[in-house]
Amino acid sequence: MRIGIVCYPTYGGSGVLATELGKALADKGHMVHFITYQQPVRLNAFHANIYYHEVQVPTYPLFDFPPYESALSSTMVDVILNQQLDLLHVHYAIPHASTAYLAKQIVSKQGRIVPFITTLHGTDITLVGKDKTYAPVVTFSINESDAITAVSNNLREETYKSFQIEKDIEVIYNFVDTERFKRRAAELMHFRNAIAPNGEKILLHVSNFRKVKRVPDVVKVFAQVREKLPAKLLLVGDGPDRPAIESMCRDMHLCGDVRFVGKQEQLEDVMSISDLFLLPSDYESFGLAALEAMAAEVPVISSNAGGLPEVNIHGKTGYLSPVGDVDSMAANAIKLLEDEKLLEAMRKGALEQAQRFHISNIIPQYEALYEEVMNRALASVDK
Ligand code: GMT
Repeated sequence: MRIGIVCYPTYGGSGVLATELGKALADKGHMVHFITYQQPVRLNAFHANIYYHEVQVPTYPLFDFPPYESALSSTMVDVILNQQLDLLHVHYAIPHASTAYLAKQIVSKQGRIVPFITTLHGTDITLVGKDKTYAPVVTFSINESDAITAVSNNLREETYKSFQIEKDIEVIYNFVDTERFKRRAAELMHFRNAIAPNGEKILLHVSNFRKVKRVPDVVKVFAQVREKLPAKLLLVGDGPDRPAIESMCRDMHLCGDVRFVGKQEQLEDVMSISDLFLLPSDYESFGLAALEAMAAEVPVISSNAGGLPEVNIHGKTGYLSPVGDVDSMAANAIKLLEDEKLLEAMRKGALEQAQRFHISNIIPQYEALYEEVMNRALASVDK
């Protein structure tokens, strides 16, 4: 198949998932065309079946807000027509679903029927999409999608609660390449020693440092853990809350034990040397970073918000606590880190759970959906 993938190219779960999906589809022989305004972060190697089309957004003095959506739809049209795309798969509803709808309408005037699939990722529904400035367009474009998927049951339910959706939303879970994230602790001992030279436990948090991630809770949990046992905190990623978190660490006299390492491409290495992953978010539709940590045998201490209980199984792969319950999260972290046997059992549980979301289980679900959508589109032409 010739598939156009539209996503955010930046450091964030939806873009990561879309890029990994495109790479996996290319490995299976599909022609994959990424249509984005920048090279996606994980699209970092040549592949004979992968093409990259950059959306150019020309500016003009009249525009306070350059019309990105128009540029994106026009690029979609160009790629559909010149690369003979069979379908579009857009990740994150805003504005990708409405731009895909427009592109579909434009090419239909030239006799081309190109269906589009919208994958909902989380904040496009729960935070941004619900806002009344976007809601009518989001509702319309989701309903006009030829198929809709959500990355967890929770997100599916949230979508039905928040919008008037007339179609079925299929849950296709996020996935992980467990081979890539396979724990290589011994091989990376030099890295571990550089971060924790005296055998301290390493706690890890990876995010885009937005309010929804509750990074201050990460620091508070860590402070309680460090009172009980020698530990280091690795903070990976960057975003609006990072400066405030740095000040917080300074005020709490934690600087010596907290390391900000910025955006990292080799997440598998960072995860391989970590003992515990912290994700206390206000909401997560899924928590892809937690799944990747679990594939590296890192148990997860998280909130029980959104789709997290579908990924992190309380008592098997880590522990869940109510949002904001820092004391419970810290108590669980300490219990785990002080008991090697328990930690080992949770490591095994984490890996076992990650295998359920193995990339090879999930990609065929998308391929089957593509087939179904294309057959439906062809049948509509024959009528
Ligand atoms: O978490 C973010 O802020 C990034 C966001 C995105 O769209 O890039 O992540 C969402 O999609 C991920 C991939 O499906 C999910 O794993 C995250 O849980 C989800 N984030 C939220 O729901 C807050």
